[in-house]
Amino acid sequence: MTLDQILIMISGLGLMGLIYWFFFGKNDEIVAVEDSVDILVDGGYKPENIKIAKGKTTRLVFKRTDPNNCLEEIYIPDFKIKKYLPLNQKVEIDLAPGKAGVYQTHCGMGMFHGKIIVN
Ligand SMILES: [Cu+2]
Repeated sequence: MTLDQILIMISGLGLMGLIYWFFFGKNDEIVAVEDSVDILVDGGYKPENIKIAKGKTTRLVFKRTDPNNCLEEIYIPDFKIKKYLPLNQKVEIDLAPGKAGVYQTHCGMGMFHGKIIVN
């Protein structure tokens, strides 16, 4: 193998790792929430995946700092929630899920997603 081929192979592996991380790695993290959680809306939701308790109220505090109007609405369809998120203002959403499950959240156009895991 020549040096060129080795370099191509190494950069190819690096690229594969990057792609894997992009599609799978960053979505894996789940933040366990006690009573309240601050969610930053900036190029997506941070944190994106949260875990909350069944049968008690958890407060989600959204703050959008991203001017992209794609992110100006948050939907949590299973809870019939649709909220406008003004730029740089906190918006509180209280959830009191009675049933365990995985609930999706998304932006107005369904381009950015998050998960609420209830157990
Ligand atoms: Cu969107």
